Order: sequence, then structure tokens, then C-alpha cells
Amino acid sequence: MSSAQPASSFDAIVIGAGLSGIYQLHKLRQLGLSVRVLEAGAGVAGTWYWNRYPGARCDSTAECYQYWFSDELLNEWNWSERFPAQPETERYLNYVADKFDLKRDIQFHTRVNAASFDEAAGRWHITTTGGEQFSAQFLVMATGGLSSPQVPAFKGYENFKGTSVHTARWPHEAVDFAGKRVGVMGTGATGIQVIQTIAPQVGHLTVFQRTATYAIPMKNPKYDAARMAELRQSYPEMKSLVHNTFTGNDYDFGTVLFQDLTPAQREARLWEFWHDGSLKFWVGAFGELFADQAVNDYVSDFVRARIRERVKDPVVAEKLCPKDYGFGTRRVPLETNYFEVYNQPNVQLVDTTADPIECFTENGIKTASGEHQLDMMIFATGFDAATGALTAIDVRGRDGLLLRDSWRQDGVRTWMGLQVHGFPNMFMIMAPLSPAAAFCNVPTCSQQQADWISNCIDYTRKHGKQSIEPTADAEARWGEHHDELANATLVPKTKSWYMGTNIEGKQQRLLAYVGGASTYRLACDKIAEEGYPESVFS
Ligand code: NA7
Repeated sequence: MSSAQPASSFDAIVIGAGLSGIYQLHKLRQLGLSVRVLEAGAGVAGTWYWNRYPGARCDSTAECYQYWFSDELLNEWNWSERFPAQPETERYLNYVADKFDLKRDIQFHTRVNAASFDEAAGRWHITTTGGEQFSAQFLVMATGGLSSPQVPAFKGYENFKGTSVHTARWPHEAVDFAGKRVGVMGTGATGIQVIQTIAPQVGHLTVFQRTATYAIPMKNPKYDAARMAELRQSYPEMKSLVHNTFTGNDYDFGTVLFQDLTPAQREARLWEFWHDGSLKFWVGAFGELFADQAVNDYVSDFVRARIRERVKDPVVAEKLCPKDYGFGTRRVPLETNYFEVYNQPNVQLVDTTADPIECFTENGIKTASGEHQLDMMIFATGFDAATGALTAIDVRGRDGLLLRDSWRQDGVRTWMGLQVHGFPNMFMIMAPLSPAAAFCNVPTCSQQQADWISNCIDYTRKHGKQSIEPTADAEARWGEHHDELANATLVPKTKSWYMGTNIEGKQQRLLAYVGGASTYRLACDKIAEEGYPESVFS
């Protein structure tokens, strides 16, 4: 589009048509705003559109990982199993988008590369990589917390003759693994799902592991009509419950304290939660594991013992047992037969800490011990979490301040993960320093944030104001509060995407608020009830 063409003008632009973006669109449209969603992909669903790798599956239960805003939707949609695979969640989000006629306001194949605030006009100007221009009073970044994939730079990568792919850029066509020599790098939640799924299909599998993972078993029963009817009975209660728990799930840390139990009772409690086959073992059994090293050691030992029981070769078992960080201080993945994969004769585990990667070759990867021949390389190497999608866009606030530069120079700053001082009328979902960035069941926290944003925009308009922006003081107070809580836990001791250590040069600071989703929601609600006292209207 030439610069002479007028910008398309809207009340609000939402960037991203994932779970958060399409709900935000629905909410803002209900207020009577003209809204356009700009989405880089060809369809809705965000994470569930891009991450179509073999075995991609939700680690939250289906009944918690859904929208609560429509009883009709809750009555109509049937989940097929407790932890649905990617295609089912993508279908669900398409169903929602169609049911509420959302797609007519979504422009696909449209990647935003710049957004700048025009102070005189009080509007955001948005530009896409295709050269299109838009203008809007309000801008919502629903760009996703885990949407900026990272492939590490390796010497000789350009020489590799095989195919390579990052899990979050998986092709839409089926991939045939039969007889292929496949390498997987990364053993986080994604790598584990890929490895356990393709291991029975490949000719040979080489897993390049830098850090071992405390994965725990998933119990994934099918849901039939009777189970769905039972769940529907509990939806009204669950709808309120998920907003009143620490992680936005339908369970919480109980009142049972580790210190009050006998060793036999502790063991029994861990087994009870283990058999639930869900993340409840992590964020339901003993809350003290996040702050008390002794409790954490105890639970870590329990999980390591389970790994050793399942892996036949004791040397391989030891490589698979995490030893240099505590259970739960990184994301705990759910797994199905993951550890048994290493009992297969055609699977090799390469510990890249002991046997470092030197370079890619034409035929594969060379580590200190020799060359590993590969036809295909799968990078399950993660994301520039929480900040990556935001800093990939040239976001300029008042006086041309570039968000990326500001965060690089002064550290990441947000007010409650919702707004940034100096960027009026820009709102964010799943952004740094909110629980949604990592420690919350995504639908719970993203719906809460989108609701709050809609109410805030409604308030601003109804009060005849043009813009709203948090004060610098309020933002600094939130940052201090965030850090104080974070530093009281064991989480900052561990390297992980939670801490930004997976990205070279990134600030090392806990990205997500650890005060709990329910506490955060109450704080957000209070601010709205009091008329946004920490913000300036103009
Ligand atoms: P993660 O959890 O960030 O995992 C990435 C994995 O890739 C992890 O095992 C990394 O090892 C590994 N990695 C990254 N760079 C390298 C290099 N250079 N060499 C070797 N290994 C490397 O990403 P996921 O996609 O699995 O999960 C992200 C979230 O999505 C997950 O937490 C869920 O919330 C959903 P490292 O641990 O850094 O040593």
C-alpha cells in the first residue's frame, strides 16, 4: 500500500487471533466498538494453530482449558478426552470463532511489524509487513506468551543436507518418519511430546538433551456422553472455582502442610497426587516445594525414583534424572511412555552437557564423541517467552520511545502485565509480570485480562476520556512487589524460560507474577472498582 492511501481506521486493533485475541474481539464488539484483529497465520487458534507437531497436546484438563462466557457454548461443545490433542483444541477455537461470527473481523496472513502512538491524534498507527496501515484508539497485544520460536545458532548449520524444522513451525502436511534417522533437540514440554510420539515410527532417533526434565505421567481417559454430562453439572461451580485458585485450575494447594505429616503420610500424599495423572502433583500436593528447599528435595527425590524405575539402563536413567535444579522450578510436563522410549534399541540419548555439540555437518550433528547421522532435525528448542512477540514489533509510545529499547536498557517493566507507562491505550494479554505469562492456566487468566481490558476501555470512553496510562510510580511499585514475591521462591535459582535464561542477552528475571491468579484477579478488580487510581486519563 502506498503511503498516500488512507489508513483503515478502527476503535480498536487486536494483534493476534489466538485464544486471547478472539475473546478480546468478542468482548470489544459487545461494547459496540469497531474492531479489527490482525493475525499472521491463516487461521485462528494461535498456539494451537502453529504448534501442530506430532503429539502436541494440552497439559491442562479440557474442562479447565475452555471459555466460560457462554452457557450455550458450554452446553454444546463435547470434549473427547481429558487432555485434548492439538487438532481438537484448534477445532474448538474455530467453532467458537464461527459460532460468534468472529472471523469477519479478523484479517489473516497479516503480520504487524510496527505500532506507534500519535500523541497529537491520541491514536495508534499500525503497519504490517505487507505495507498496510491501520489506525485505532486502542491497541491490544494478544500476541501470545510462547509465540516467538527460537532456533539456536550452530556452526555449520547451513551445510546440513537433511530437513530441519522448529516444532512451532510444523508443516500442515503429514510427515513420514518411516525409516528416517531423526534428531530431536530439546526435552522441555514440547520435546517430550514429540519424542514419545515419533519414537515408535522412526528408523532411528537421537535425542540431544542439555537439561533433564522432571516429567510426570499423564492420565488421559476418553470422555463419553455420560462423562460430559457429569462435567456439565459441575461447570457452574468450576467456572467460579478456576478464578479463585492459585493457577487458574479447578484445584488448589490444600491446607495440608508437609511439616505436619509423618514420612508415611507424605509418601501417601505424593502417591495419591501422582495417580491423578495431572499437573495437580506439581501445583496441588505441597505448596511448600516452591519455597522450602528441604520439601523440594523430598519431592525431587520421589520423582527421580520414578524415572529410575522405568529406564532399564542405569547409565541412561541417571542422564534422564535432573540433579541440578529442584522439581517444579521449571515447567513440569506431562508424559505418556516418555521414559520407556529410552529402552528402545533404536533410540540414543546424547547428553550435550557431557558430550557437547561441535557443529552441524552435511549428514548430521557432530558432538565431541563423534558424528550422529540424521535425515531430519527437529528443534523443540522453545521460545523467547512473554517478551519475544512484543519486542519483535517496533512498538513506539510517547516521544517515540521504543518498547524494545526501553526494556533492554532499563529491564522489563509493566504495570500488572496489562499496560506500560509511556504507551497510552496499549493493553497486553499474557505479558510479563502477570500470572498469565507462565503460572496460570491460560484460558482462565487470558479471559480475566481480556475482561479487565474491555471494562477499562468502556470506562475510559464512558468518562469522555481519550486515553489511559499507568503512572511511572505505580508501574515501579508493581515491579518491586513482583520481584519481592519472586525472590522468596526457589524459582529464580533455576535456569529456564521462566527466568529468561534460554535467550542470550535477555534480562534474567522471573517473567510471571507468582502471587497467584486469584490474588491478581482481586487486585485487578479492586483497581477497576476504585476507578483506576493508579492511572492517568487524558
Ligand atoms: P522449553 O521448555 O524452553 O524447552 C526447550 C528445550 O530446548 C530445553 O530442553 C532446552 O534445553 C533445549 N535447548 C534450547 N537451546 C538449546 C541448545 N542450544 N542446545 C541444546 N538444547 C537446547 O520449550 P518447550 O517448547 O518445550 O516448552 C515451552 C512451553 O510451551 C512449555 O513450558 C509449556 O508451557 C508449553 P535447556 O533446558 O535450556 O538446557
